[in-house]
Amino acid sequence: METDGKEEISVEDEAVDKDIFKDCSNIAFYRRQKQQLSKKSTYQALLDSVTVGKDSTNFQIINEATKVPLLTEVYSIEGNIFRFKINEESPLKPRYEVPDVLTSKPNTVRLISCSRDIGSLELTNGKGDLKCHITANPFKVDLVSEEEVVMSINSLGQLYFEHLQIPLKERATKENEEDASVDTSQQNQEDMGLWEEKFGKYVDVKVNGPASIGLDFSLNGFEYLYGLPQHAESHQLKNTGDGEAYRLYNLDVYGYKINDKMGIYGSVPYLLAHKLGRTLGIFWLNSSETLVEINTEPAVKYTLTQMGTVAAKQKVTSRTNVHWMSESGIIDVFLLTGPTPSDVFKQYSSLTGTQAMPPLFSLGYHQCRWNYEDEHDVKAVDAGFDKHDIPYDVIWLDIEHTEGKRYFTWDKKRFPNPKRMQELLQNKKRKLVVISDPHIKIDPDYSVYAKAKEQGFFVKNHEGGDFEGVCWPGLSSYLDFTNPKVREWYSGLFAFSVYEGSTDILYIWNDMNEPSVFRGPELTMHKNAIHHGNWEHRELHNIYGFYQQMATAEGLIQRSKGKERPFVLTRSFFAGSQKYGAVWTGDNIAEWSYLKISIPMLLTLSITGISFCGADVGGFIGNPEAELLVRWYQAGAYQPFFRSHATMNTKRREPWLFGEENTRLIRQAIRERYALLPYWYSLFYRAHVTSEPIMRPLWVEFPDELQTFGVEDEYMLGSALLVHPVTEPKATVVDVFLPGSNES
Ligand code: NBV
Repeated sequence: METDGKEEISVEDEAVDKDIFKDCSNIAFYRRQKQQLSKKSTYQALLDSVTVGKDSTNFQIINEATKVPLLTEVYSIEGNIFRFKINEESPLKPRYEVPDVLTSKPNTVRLISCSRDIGSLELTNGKGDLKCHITANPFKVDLVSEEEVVMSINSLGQLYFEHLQIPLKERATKENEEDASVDTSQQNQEDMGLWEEKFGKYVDVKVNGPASIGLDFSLNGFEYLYGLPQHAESHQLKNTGDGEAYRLYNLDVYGYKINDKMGIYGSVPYLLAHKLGRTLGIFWLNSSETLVEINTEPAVKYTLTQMGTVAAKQKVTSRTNVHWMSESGIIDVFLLTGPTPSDVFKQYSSLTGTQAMPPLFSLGYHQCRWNYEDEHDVKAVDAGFDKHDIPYDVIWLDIEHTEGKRYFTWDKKRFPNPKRMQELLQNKKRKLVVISDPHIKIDPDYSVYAKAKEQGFFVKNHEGGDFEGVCWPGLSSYLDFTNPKVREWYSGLFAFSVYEGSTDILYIWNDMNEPSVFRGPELTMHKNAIHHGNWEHRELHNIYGFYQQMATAEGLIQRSKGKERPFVLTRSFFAGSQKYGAVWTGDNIAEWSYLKISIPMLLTLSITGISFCGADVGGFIGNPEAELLVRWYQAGAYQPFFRSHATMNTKRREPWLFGEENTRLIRQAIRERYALLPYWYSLFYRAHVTSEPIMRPLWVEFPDELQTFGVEDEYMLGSALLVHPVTEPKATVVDVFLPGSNES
């Protein structure tokens, strides 16, 4: 029987059921790292093992308890970037290293050892102003700039590395238990989730056992940290109390809760720290589930006072500790040393690429809803814009336009003549965007399924068959976009000769690509599903959606024989997704608080490379009152991706349905957008060529003004426009902070 999956998620529900999703206490690698770190085992660098190569300087570090050697590679990369890679020297099998995110092999600069004694080693990148001071025991790295320690690595001793082990069962048969540090009792194995981890009715069986990694970074004098999307949280990263780390794990969270650190649709494991005189970045290149703890502590200096021998505490500076933990992979971290915000943006984009230059039309206004019912509906909405003299560029079709949620097809009753429909739009120079999700209905008569099946293009389950999960079309398999052959084939599906009913005004929307799996753990794919190269899903979960958008964008480029700039919107993303198109903030709610949080959410995406971002105008879930809708249009007109969208069963909300006065206000907001289109286009060009974000938090434009560091209700659009949207009901005035008044 065909199920459209709607019994799985009620689209009526207004808030997320948090029991579906884990918090830190349910995450075994978090519990293990916490428990182990409380025991304070230390690592020592063996500095007599140092080798200086053309690209990197390498040395061993060793854990005093396990004695398993790790290899550290230090790279100095052009543009004042340091890279530290830490891996097992000889793992039982290779550990996952994230491919395809760095745009090219970074250009290295030879490191020079400028001082060395028995207990330490100092490396410089030649310019002399940046040094890495490595202390052997306990292992610690200080990043020194002009005699000031800007950042320390492992100064809190949180380096953590679970080396791959022979499975317990196999080990038990061996006569000598070599590794005394591993607690092999059955109870402990279960509690710590080493080889098996339970969550609700789900059991995650781990063939590779525990493989988690972690490391701490102390940022001296820094209190303001930003980044780590995606969370429905403030722009400035908050201190994480016990058990409330920022979680980076791409999940489909319908009506996500705001002011929360749970993982939602996308992940960029990258943060920036800013203080007067310096901005830094830390990019943690790992695509497995990741947790980040932030803890700002005031530092104290003791000075003698007139009270004689009694020392008075005086707060002089503070520092913020950042603790990264990932479920698997290796430690591969880039330190972007700034010193200015724009240097950090350039450093990050030299690694992951800049924002793709979008086609001009995509900077206009987009009209979407789940769903525009049929060709007649599309025609009527399109005509409505003309009738009410409201400019718009793109109309969108959601999953109902397909034959039973078979992407690349059309529902023949509702859309009998898609080409004619596109011709009508094209006559007015308008475009169409249609949805294409990564799950493929299991149906041998559906050619996309049959061809992918035949070529072995689906993600596998751990038993070797195709992974099957329920999504909108019912039982489905999931394309393995991590396989370059699958991407190549998928790109080919967008060719005009292959995609029936498509024309050159049709563009693409990738949804549900976390991936969303209705009956899966946390509504996603089982971590022990298998991808190309025999890698477990757990290794690359956060990069799955990135690959779908990459293949889609490539498909649109190819169909135009390399002439077209593609437009692809994706819900799931990773570091570097900016190269492939736009991102939106998923299933928000038609409430004032969601309008308000859209600003910090988009600012965070913007400073982590993803400039082309937006939130559903009006709020996806629920029915906005007219005042909220108008305010949302007014805010959205000044956000990079400007699309209104609404879920099924909501009342229709085309701009002219709220009375004349509201139509006038919405028309005016959309027209303001169009009046500024040349400015938007120039800003995108600047983002594309010089890495400048488009929506800029005030601290980016005014890095010397302390008062700007915590501002998140207003921002700069480029360097010329200050935007302060109204996000409260019944407002007649707003207080606007005017930066730039500092003498300095
Ligand atoms: O495809 C339907 C929706 C889409 O409209 C929305 O924008 C996505 O975020 N999609 C999620 C799946 C269903 C959500 C309940």
